[in-house]
Amino acid sequence: MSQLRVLSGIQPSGKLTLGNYIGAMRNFVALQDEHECFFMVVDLHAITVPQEPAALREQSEAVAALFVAAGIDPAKAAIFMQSHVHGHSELGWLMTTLSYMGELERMTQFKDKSEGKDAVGAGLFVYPALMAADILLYNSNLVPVGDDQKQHLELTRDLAGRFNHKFGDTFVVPEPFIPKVGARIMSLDDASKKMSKSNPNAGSAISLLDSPDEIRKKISRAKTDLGREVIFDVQNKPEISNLLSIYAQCSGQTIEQIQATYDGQGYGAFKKDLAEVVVNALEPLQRKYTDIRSSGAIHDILRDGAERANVVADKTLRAAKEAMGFLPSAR
Ligand code: AQP
Repeated sequence: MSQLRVLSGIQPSGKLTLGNYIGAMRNFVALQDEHECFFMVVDLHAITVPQEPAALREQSEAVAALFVAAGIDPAKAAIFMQSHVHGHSELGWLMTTLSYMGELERMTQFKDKSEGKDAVGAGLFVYPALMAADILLYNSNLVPVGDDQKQHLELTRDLAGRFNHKFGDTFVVPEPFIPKVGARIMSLDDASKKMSKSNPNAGSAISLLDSPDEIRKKISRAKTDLGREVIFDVQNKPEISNLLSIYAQCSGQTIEQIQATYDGQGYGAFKKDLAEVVVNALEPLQRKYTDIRSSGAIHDILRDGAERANVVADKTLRAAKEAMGFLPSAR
């Protein structure tokens, strides 16, 4: 594959989970050697639901540091805050004007996050238009995301096509890059819902910075299915299947190997070992995270990343505005 441009991001809307790591960050690391990569902390997206300022600041720095701790090399990939590149807000508005209410209403993430709420912010509704702008601003060819973001990616492709058709060829139409296995890690208390950093039940998700004892406790309390066989069967054993996926992702073993190991042993032995597998998988990341936070290096990394991102973003934004008929600014 020749060198492509890759863009993705994670919201600082809570403590990053094992789902964010397996479904997104690990793929970011795998792509950085071959491609030109831009990885951002999407703080403008995080405020589509209420955030406390102090918590937003802390979580933003934590996510940036976790990028580096997970193995993203700032010398290879640009790591930056979305809000440090003004083009995101501006192209986000342009994309909002090209979006239809009907297509935004169909977004399942909007339906999920607004369900049962009395007051739903308009930002949550137009979020996918901002996400489209994020991707198109870099003329990204590939967007590594978990399977839950597939629908937003489809909308981005539609908006890019709509813009190009109306105003002339301006944007690259991006392709999703969704891992086949581990694309969606489910909640520990309900395998019909994805593991999510904003789930108010802390026991539903393993945070990347949970202590070994917290991880052990959460896994020992994770919901299981009827019976006692450790078998991958999403229809009939959704909870155990999710735990098996986590085991496979964290250990590098296949599902078949794990099933064979726990044949006849029951859920207890399986969960006990799973906890150790997860603790061991996260230990190097947690060590590196502590080093980065204490060094303060993240501020220089973010400044450098934003400079690199701004160069690309400004150029695309100028081209898009010109195509739409905006007068060029004097600067
Ligand atoms: N459970 C998951 N399994 C696999 N991948 C996941 N991702 C999120 N949850 C899982 C992937 O992580 C990336 C970052 O997502 P995000 O922070 O932009 O928002 P999200 O998808 O809404 O993630 P969360 O954790 O559920 O956040 P909240 O709770 O704030 O909404 C994406 O690539 C996503 O696919």
